[in-house]
Formats: sequence, structure tokens, C-alpha cells
Amino acid sequence: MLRGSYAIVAIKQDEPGKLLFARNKSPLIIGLKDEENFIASDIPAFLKETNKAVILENGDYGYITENSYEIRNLKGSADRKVQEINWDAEAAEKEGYDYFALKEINEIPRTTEDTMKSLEDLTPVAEEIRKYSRIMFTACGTSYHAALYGKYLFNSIGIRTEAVIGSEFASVKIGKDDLVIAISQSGETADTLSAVEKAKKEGAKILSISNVLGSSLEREADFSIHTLAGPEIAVIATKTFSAQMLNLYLLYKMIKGERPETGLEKMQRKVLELEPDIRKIAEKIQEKENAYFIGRGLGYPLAMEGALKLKEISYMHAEGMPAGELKHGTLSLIEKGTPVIVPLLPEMYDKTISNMEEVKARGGLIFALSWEGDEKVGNVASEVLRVPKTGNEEYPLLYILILQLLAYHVTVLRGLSPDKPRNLAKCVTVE
Ligand code: F1P
Repeated sequence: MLRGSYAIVAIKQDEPGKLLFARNKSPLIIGLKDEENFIASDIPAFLKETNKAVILENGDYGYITENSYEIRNLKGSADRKVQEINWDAEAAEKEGYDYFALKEINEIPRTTEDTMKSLEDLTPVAEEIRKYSRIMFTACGTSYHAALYGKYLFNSIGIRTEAVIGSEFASVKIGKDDLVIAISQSGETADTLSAVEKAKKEGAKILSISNVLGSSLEREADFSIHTLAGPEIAVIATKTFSAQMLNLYLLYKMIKGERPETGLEKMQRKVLELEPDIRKIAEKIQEKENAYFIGRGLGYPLAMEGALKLKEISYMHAEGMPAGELKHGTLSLIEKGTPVIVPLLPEMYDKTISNMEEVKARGGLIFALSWEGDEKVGNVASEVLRVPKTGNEEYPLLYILILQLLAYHVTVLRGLSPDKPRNLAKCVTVE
């Protein structure tokens, strides 16, 4: 009699040693150990106990006891494999960090290193992408900002690419020659899954980019990229977002026939050293009511993400937008002391600087993200955070750490928990 998405575990009064379960479109996973079994909505819940997991599928129901389990399916057979999860249990612990969010931001260079080591896995995907006449990204929230970054990169090499928010996908016409790239760290976001369902009905092929092995999204997809960020516990996406961007960057480089920049993880480690300076800026921002993030080109998705991260966890009102849009309305809100954060890039540099001048003229406080050796920015910004000099496409992979650390520190300074923002969930399984 149940409809919609659910993952239920129940216990019968007269059989306390038996846990009954049923799932549809919401995650549910069995963990297997000798003389002890587990059932949870996510792998990290039992990872300390066991790395053997059975990922349940839509329509599965059954029971577990301490030493047995049975799975049936509403529509037919339910022969589910036991999978070995290669995440280590420590990855799901705080390891001395105050919050998971901080630990996970600090794990970005390691994720980059791991991703670079398995670069060849992306070669067949890059070849696949070339076959389609149009690429349609779909994703929600933070993952949508990765999609925007991918759209800018792919468009720059002549691939027709669009990015559509999952919940808006219903109004888009999809064709058989389209490849839909669905991005979701959890792989369970209902809006993204229904976009995929629609795209499949209309004949498109699906490539998924997700961080959770065996997620619903991965199972729906024709091809998948598994990001190597390991378990992400904080509600906000940090290392998974950076891993999504990195994978898109690597695909772009492969399609273009260029080698990716080496030493990205080293540069990211250098960026982490800026943390004391970032905290000082957070001290200046934390008492404000509003913050604006502006960027051009690849700086635009970053501006969007910087604002989302800040508002999600610090509850400060923040808006991200293309720098050129500022004068079309939002400039009226800039007054003395309004913080404006600018991820500056070599592309459209002078135009972005002139947008910064517009802000400065109204008394706005400009915090710029730039690189070592960029002199001009110092004349217009109140403070500059400088990353190692690299290329236009690579700066977002460095700047993101600053934006995440900024949101983190503003939040902690405001006495809030960056791991568990109110009203939000890690896995959004409702439309
Ligand atoms: C999408 C998302 C996250 C956000 C929050 C709520 O998740 O919007 O970006 O940080 O956790 O959900 P996903 O589709 O990437 O799993």
C-alpha cells in the first residue's frame, strides 16, 4: 500500500531479533559481519564494524537477524551481491579536527592526488563524450555549480553544452543524440533522479558523477564516474564538490588533447596554508548581514558556490552572480562596509577589475582571490588572498578551498556548527 520513496526498518514485538526492512527510491544498505549484521541508510554508519555491504535496490524488502538475512523484491528476484567497500573507517571519524567540514576541506589535496593516479579510468568516458551532439548537465545545489564549471569548460572547446537544475529539467526537450551528465555527491537527490528518469524516457544516454558506490544515480546511469573523495559526513559538500570539478577538468583536458596541470595537489596544500589569513577576513565578515560574490567566466560558478556555502552554514544572506550583472540591480544594495568577494581570473580580468571599482566607489569592502604576482588587484581590493600562479581553468580548483574555509570560519565565529546546518540534509530524497 506504500507509494513514493521510503526506506523503512521495523521490529516486531514478538520477534525482537529480526529487523524487517523495505526500500524504494531511498537508500538502505545492509552491513555484514560475523554474528552481527547492520542496516542503515548510509555506509559510514557501520563502516567501523564492517566493510562488507549489500546495497538494496528499489522494491527490495526482507529481514536481517544477527547471523542471517533475506532479501526479496516486489517485482521479482533479488540476487544482491556482497560488496567490499574500500573506504577506511578512519575516514568517517573526525581525527582531531573540530568539525567534519574542516577535516573534509583538508582532505581535498589527498582526493586530488588519488584522482590523478587513476586518470586512465577517465579515457573511455572522454571518448564517449565526443560521440554526442549535445551535453546536458543536470544537478542540484552545489553539484549544479560543478555542472556550470563543466559547461563553461566544454563550451570553450566547441562542445554544445547546457546545464539545467534538476528540478527544472522537466521543461527541457531532450533528444536521442544528447548525453545527460548527472552530478550528485550522494547519488540519491530526488530532483536529479527524476531528471534522469525523464532523460532516459526521451532516449538520452546518462553519465553519472557520484561519490557513493551503488547509489541510485549510479545504477540508473549507462556510464559512471566515481569520485574518490571517500565518505563525506558534513552536510555541506566540500571535498566531493572539488572532486566533481576536478573530474570535469580532467575530461576537458583529455578531450582537448592536452595534459592536465601537474602538482595541483601541492598547490592546494599551499592554499590551505592561507587559513589564518582567511580567518582574519572571516572576522571582518561575520557581523555583516549580507555578502555578495561576483565572478566572470569560470569565476561565476565559483561566486555562486561561495555564496551558497556561506549561507548554508553561517545563515548570513549571501548572493552569487556574474560580476557584470551587479550593475543591473544589486549594486543598489552595496553601501559602506558591504563585503564583496571576488574570485578573479585572467579571463575578462580588466572587466572584473572595473566591476570591483564600481563596488569600491560605493564603499564596499572587496576581498579578492588572485595569484602571486598579480599587481593591479591590490589597488582596488581591501584584501587579497593569493594562490600559486597557474592557468585560468585551474584557479577554480584552488580558489574553492578559500571559499569553503571562509564559510567555515564565519560559521564557527558566529557560534554555529558547520556540520549540521538547520533545515538541510546530506541526502535530499524529496522533490
Ligand atoms: C545536493 C545538495 C548539496 C548541498 C546539501 C543539499 O546534493 O544540494 O549540494 O550541499 O547537502 O544537497 P547532491 O545531489 O550533490 O547529493
